[in-house]
Amino acid sequence: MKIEAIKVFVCSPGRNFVTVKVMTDAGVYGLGDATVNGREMAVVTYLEEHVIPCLIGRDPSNIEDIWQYLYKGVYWRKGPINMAAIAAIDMALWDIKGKVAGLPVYQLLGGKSRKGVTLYAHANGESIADTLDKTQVLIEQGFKAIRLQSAIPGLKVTYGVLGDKKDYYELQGNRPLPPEEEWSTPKYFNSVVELFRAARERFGDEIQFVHDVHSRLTPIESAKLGKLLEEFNLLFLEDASMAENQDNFSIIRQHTTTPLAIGETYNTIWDCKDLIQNQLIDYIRVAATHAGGITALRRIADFSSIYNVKTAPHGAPDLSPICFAAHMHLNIWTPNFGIQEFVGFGNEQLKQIFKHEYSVKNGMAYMSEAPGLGIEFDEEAASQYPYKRSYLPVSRLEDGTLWNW
Ligand code: KDG
Ligand code: MG
Repeated sequence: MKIEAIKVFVCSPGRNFVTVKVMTDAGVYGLGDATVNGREMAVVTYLEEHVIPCLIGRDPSNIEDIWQYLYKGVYWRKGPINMAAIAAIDMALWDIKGKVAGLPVYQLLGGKSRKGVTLYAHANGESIADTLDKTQVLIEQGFKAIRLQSAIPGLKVTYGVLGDKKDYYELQGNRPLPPEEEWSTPKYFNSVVELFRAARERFGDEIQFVHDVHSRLTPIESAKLGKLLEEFNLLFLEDASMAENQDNFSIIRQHTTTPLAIGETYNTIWDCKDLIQNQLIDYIRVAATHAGGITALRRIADFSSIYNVKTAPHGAPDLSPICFAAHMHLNIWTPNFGIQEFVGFGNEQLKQIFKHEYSVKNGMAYMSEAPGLGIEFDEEAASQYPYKRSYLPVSRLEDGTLWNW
């Protein structure tokens, strides 16, 4: 079998997605997600100009060799654009291998380690009361783990929440220039502890709570927050601080037993090797799309397993349903799987373009037994929603200093 052609599609059913389709001379094709939020066209150019011409005529069953070729064969290793391109090709090749074998991808990875995939849902509110009301709805839907984010009183906009009742994921959609947001650590500290106190008072101890700091704190501030939140028993605190310097997390770790999660922006094992090996984190949140696909995530999962680190793949709406499918196959196999972030299956336009048969019941997602990744892409429907340039917001302190997003 040979790779005959590779097509790249960009569609915008509410937000942009980059989809890769690898076609073979046997008529079998595979799908991959190469979406890098706010930098979509950079990946498209990289794929079309630099990756695809090197792959035509190769045997798609040699997934490992193609992965190594695209990673080691490039002088300019790593990086989000490069790794998203590798990821999309890799997912598509696993999809092809599964279809050829007549097996779902998880069977090729080693089969099932569990019945279903535990999910955490999002409650984003304009106030603590609003966040808790949304939490109540999710609990009634059956979710046992929920991420709580609430607007910070005194700030016009809070990441995670917008004043006009839209959440921040909608803010990311189709903004021709980056919007700017304010950040204040003192204001945040005042409200976040109250959020979790109120949540425990209202919902008791059974539900697991997660919180995403979005790297807005310095390590010593994160250490303090972790300590303050200990009594509320979080499943994990996500992206407490930046960890470009992985030693940052040893400062946090020295002070708190609140479990820590990080990794959604990481592109390779090298971004988190020290965090994992030194047991500075509890959950690694790398996404198949951003960290080199199924081949790379399988290795990161195995490496993490020997240091008691569980996987908790990123599940934001800017990862396409193809990435979610890749995560489902990994999650059902990964022995050290922890939890999957879940924001629902998206709007009607999205469902029209990406078709799958996963189901969600009582806070768990269940696999489809379809061969390959088990997802279809409707090219005609996708063409109805053309690309629109869009950016994530930029964050500044109240005095105007540029801050971490
Ligand atoms: O593109 C950025 C989003 O994916 C990110 O803001 C979402 O932090 C996020 C999360 O945990 O889902
Ligand atoms: Mg996050």
